[in-house]
Amino acid sequence: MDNYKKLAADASAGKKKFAVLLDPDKCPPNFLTEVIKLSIKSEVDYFFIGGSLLMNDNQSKVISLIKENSTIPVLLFPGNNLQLNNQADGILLLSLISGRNPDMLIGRHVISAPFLKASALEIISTGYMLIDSGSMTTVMYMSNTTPIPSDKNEIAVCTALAGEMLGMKLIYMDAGSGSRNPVPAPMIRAVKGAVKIPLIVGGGIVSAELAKQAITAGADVVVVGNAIERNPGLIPEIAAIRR
Ligand code: 1GP
Repeated sequence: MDNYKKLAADASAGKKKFAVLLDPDKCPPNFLTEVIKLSIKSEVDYFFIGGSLLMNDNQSKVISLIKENSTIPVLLFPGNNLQLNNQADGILLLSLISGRNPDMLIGRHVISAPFLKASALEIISTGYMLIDSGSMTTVMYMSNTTPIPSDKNEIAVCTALAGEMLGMKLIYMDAGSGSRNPVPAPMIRAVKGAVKIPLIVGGGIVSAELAKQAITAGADVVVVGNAIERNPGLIPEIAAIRR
């Protein structure tokens, strides 16, 4: 079964998932080896690979090391069209539907299309929604978009619905990497109640308790990056909340 079919079937069955987000710039070899080991042991569901701005050319090395040592699917979570890589299993093809920047809605996708068409990557069309987290995040600045205010559940619901109606296969609600506050539970609940497609939630989830809150509110997949960079020991703790 391809990754999306499995994700969608598991989401319908209420089987929650945990994705470890790796920013290739923040993956020294020892850290990466430890993360891979802990992720295999904890049966992490996915590695997401990407960052809003990459300063070094580490992406290939990171993906190779993961692929050599584990069978956990690797999905690209690209900050831009320079972060495409054929070694991954698939790509979350993000359209930034909370914003009104045409480049992020369709422009970069046009540039990427021939590469993606020629690749074997599984393409997973994703409606990507930034949610305000109380301060400027890198992704807000880099995407030149305004996030959805965190208390405007109706805007989040209508945006997610529009994404679903346009044929997107996933909704990803993101407070932004390293954000001060995660996506509020009432907003996750409202969006989950409105759409049928699986819901990914990330940004500012720094503990198993916050991951649990996101899952209880309706997230089908929780994504954690920064907190794992600080403490890989969180991987088994967060993995355990799926049970
Ligand atoms: C960011 O959703 C991801 O795009 C994860 O965020 O790094 O804050 O966990 P963190």
